[in-house]
Amino acid sequence: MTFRTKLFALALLAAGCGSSNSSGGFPAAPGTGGTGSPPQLTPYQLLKQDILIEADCWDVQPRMIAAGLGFTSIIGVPGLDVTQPTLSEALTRAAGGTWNSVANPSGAIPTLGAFTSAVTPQGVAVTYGVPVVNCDGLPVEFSWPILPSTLDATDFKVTLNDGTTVTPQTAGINPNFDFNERAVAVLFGKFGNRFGPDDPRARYPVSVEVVADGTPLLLMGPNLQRFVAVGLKAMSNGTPYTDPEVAPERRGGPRLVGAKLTRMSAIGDGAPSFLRFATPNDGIALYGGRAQFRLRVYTSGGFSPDGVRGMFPTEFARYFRLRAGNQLLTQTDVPYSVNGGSLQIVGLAELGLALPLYDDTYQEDQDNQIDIVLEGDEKAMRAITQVEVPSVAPYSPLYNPGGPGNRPTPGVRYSAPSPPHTVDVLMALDNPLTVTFIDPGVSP
Ligand SMILES: [Ca+2]
Ligand SMILES: [Ca+2]
Ligand SMILES: [Ca+2]
Ligand SMILES: [Ca+2]
Repeated sequence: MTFRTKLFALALLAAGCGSSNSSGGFPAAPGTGGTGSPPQLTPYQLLKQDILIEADCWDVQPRMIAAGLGFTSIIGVPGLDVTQPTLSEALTRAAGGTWNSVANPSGAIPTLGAFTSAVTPQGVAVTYGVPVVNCDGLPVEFSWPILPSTLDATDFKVTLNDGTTVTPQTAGINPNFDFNERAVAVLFGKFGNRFGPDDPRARYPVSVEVVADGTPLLLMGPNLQRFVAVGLKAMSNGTPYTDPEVAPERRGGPRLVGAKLTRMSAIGDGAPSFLRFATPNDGIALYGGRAQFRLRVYTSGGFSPDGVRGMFPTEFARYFRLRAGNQLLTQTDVPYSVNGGSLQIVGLAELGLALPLYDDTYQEDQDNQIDIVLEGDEKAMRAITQVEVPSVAPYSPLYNPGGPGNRPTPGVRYSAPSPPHTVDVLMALDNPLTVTFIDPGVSP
């Protein structure tokens, strides 16, 4: 779950600096222009519209798969401005954030998001409806997509480890705004601090529950089943601010919470037009006809090399490997013989645009989905059982947006790296477990 790049892009758009980006094959966002269209809606209003297009379900049953504190204090840092880097770095570090050294051999101009995951209160307001200051981020992963019109801060009760309960300050689907995503609610509020788990001063959420409000939260599943989410609950994994010296298995960093293998489809893999800065980023856009199958992984929040930089489409082998029974598939562009068939890992997608050179300025969508794109025989695909994130050498760990960056402030604790972990693959070649629904009240 990261949002800074988008938020910055939005700030630019709000300032009139954005460019429109038409994208063939994606449905146009309603009310965003054109003759005869309804009155212009704000970005926040657009994200509240109930539009799901081949949106992924992660289970046949509706449930809250996971929820937990991502990081603290950097959501809503007033005064950040990429044209004022010295001041912005000082403000960011004072708020507990980090500020990266940015190498750009591509010559691309860095956005604020290339330097830091901290975002301004105004940036938050664009997609979450209200500005917040020095807030913490808490992503909630559901197994079915959300009907965004019912999503509010008041749908959630967060219980901390001292027994107190907190209502978030705001909630939204950003950055999981693609029409085929929308199963994650990101909550901003005051949920904890950075003391280690053994420190009696440590505060962090132990559980998150959906509670009733005036518009009870609705999820939508296969065959247009509507489900009132009130009562769904998940226990957290503890604080993400684990001590630096703990064993890798005990690190509090981000994890995969799901993986699903389908035939490749880019339908719905688009965003409302004001959010199309990193779109198209689907497998076909990056790899053309080689994109035959899509192994989509679902993260607990933020899969960045350091907490700031975007992941590159070329980085599969640095972070991931696949398991097919006893066989490990570790490299891209290597033919593997699996289950009597052949299979190649093509690369990663659902990050950002295809570019000739990837560097620290890369803008990816930094949400809770990444696609591992595959080509080969279906019988080989059917043998894939697990996605592994080894997170220890020779592999690299991953960080959520609270990570240390490449130039952390000495003495400041940042959110922890990912632990070594594995997630089972949901085999969805016969039934992709998706849902398409467009609120009839939304004019196309
Ligand atoms: Ca996305
Ligand atoms: Ca609600
Ligand atoms: Ca996408
Ligand atoms: Ca993504």
